[in-house]
Amino acid sequence: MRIGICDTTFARFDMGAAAIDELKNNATDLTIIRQTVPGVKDLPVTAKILIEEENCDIVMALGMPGPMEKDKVCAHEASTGLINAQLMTNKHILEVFVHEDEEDNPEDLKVLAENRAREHAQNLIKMMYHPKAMRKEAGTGVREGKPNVGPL
Ligand code: RDL
Ligand code: RDL
Ligand code: RDL
Repeated sequence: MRIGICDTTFARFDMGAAAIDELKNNATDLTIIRQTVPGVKDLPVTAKILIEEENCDIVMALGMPGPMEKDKVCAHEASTGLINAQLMTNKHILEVFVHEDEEDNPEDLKVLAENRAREHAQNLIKMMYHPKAMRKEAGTGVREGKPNVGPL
C-alpha cells in the first residue's frame, strides 16, 4: 500500500507526523510519501500528484484553517478542491482539517489536532485493510478528535 500524506506549514501543529506515527504503529506493509505545502489551498493538487504521479492508493490531506472569515472561505475552497481531486482520480483523499477556532485554548487545540490526525489515520487503516471493521461502525456516531457522540 502506498499512502500519500500532504500537509501545510500554515498549520500550528505537525499533524502529518502524528498521522504517520499512527499509520506505522498499525500497519507494516506501507510506503509513505509526504509532501508539505504552504496552505490548505495547495493541498488538492498535491494530493492529485501523490495519486497520479506517486501512485498512492489513498491520501491524507491535513491542514488548519484559521479563525477569520477569509480563512473559512479558503477552507471551503480547499475542501471543494479535495473532493474534485477524488472525483478525478477515483481515490480517497481523507480531509483532516482542524479549525483554529474549534478550541479557545492553544493546549486544547494541540490535543484536538493530534487526536484528529491519529483517528483519521485509524480510519484510513480500517478503510484500506479492514473494511468489515468500518462497516460494523456504521451509524454509531463516530467523531474524530473529540469523543464519539454515539448512536441515537
Ligand atoms: O497558494 C498559496 C496560498 O494562497 C495558500 O497556501 C492558502 O491556502 C494560504 N491560506 C490563506 O491564504 C488564507 O487566507 C491559508 C489560510 N487562510 C488558512 O486559514 N489556512 C491555510 N492556508 O492552511
Ligand atoms: O475525509 C475525512 C473527513 O473530512 C470527512 O469524512 C468529513 O465528511 C467528516 N465531517 C466533517 O469533517 C465535519 O466537519 C463530517 C461532518 N462535519 C458532518 O457533519 N457529517 C459527516 N462528516 O458525516
Ligand atoms: O459536532 C461537533 C463537531 O463534530 C463539528 O464541529 C465538526 O464540524 C468538527 N470537525 C471539523 O470542523 C472538521 O474540519 C470535525 C472534522 N473536521 C472531522 O474530520 N471529524 C469530526 N469533526 O468529528
